[in-house]
Amino acid sequence: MDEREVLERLRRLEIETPSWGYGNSGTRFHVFPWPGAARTVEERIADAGVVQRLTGCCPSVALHIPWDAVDDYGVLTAHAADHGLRIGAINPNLFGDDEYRLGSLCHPDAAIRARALDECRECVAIAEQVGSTIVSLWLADGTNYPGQDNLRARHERLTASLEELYRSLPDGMRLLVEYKFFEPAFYSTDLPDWGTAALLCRQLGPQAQVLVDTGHHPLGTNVEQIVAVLLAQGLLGGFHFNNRKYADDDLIVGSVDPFELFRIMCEIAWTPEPERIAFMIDQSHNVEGKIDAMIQSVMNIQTAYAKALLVDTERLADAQRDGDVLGAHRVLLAAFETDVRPLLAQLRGGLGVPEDPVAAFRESGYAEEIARERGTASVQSAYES
Ligand code: RM4
Ligand code: MN
Ligand code: MN
Repeated sequence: MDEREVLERLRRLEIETPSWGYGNSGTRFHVFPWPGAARTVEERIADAGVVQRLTGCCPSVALHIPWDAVDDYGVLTAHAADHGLRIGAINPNLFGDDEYRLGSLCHPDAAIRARALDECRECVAIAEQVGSTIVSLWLADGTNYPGQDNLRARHERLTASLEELYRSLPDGMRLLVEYKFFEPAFYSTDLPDWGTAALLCRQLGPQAQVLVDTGHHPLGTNVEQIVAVLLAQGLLGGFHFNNRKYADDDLIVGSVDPFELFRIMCEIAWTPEPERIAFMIDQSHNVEGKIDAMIQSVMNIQTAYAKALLVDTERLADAQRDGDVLGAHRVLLAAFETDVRPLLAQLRGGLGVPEDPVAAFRESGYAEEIARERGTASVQSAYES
């Protein structure tokens, strides 16, 4: 691929940032409040707007309902537009209510399942109102102890609930199904892995696709292979990018393992229609500034993608055909080791954004301004409440 083509492909990469990444969050031990962290959905959108202004590639923001619920979604859509944004994926939050102790869409009680389904349908309606085409579903459902519930019955409830939800999707709207192998449940999770998610999506129909959250696998899982297989099967709907070292750490994308991010982006670079894939960030910041972290994630994704686009695929295919194991490996490494900063500087020049968006953010005074205006929220830790 020549440089012009690489730049064009990079220009087409859009990354959605999550509203929930701009507020205070923490671990189950403590939430350290960050000065100026967004307190309302309006502030979360304003901060996402800053990320868009500085990077030029984050034109949409994902919402979590009810965290981001408002009375008038027309007003919220207009507020987003004022900040240069549109509203992206709508995420029903089926884990923040006492009623969901034993699950939501898989709950043993049909009345609670119906309530969870209503919440999902409400998200479909919100997506329509804000002009979004994605409802993105992650369930906290699962069990903590062997014998707590019947695994097969739970799967049947999940299937039936999702079938009902699927029927409520208008044309053109996609349901992205996110899996995770543990947490908050510790013995079984009802959507534990990409295989279960893929089977369900197959069963539901073409508007259902799998969402890969890069932090939701057991240690050592070959995530890029999952991506490759889902792409081959037409089942890859989108990503929640973040990085992890041990569990669902939700760290800055590419911060712990940039080579893994590169390998994932290679699969994207080699697929004909990457625009169909929803590239979203899902991270939470415990000890760091939110906006700064988000911009770093965006830049790391662009860096990895630029390197992936530079892989000499012809030489790679030749080496693979010749059985030149290490020759093939070296082709990948050559791209990974390329300094793509000049290329990204060109990209950003063309987009009319600063060459170093993090430096620009740090110099902009925005962090100090919101710290002054919004102050430092006092956040109760889980153990103190
Ligand atoms: C989960 C999952 C979801 C996100 C919630 C807040 O671990 O990654 O995507 O919506 O966290
Ligand atoms: Mn996620
Ligand atoms: Mn997660």
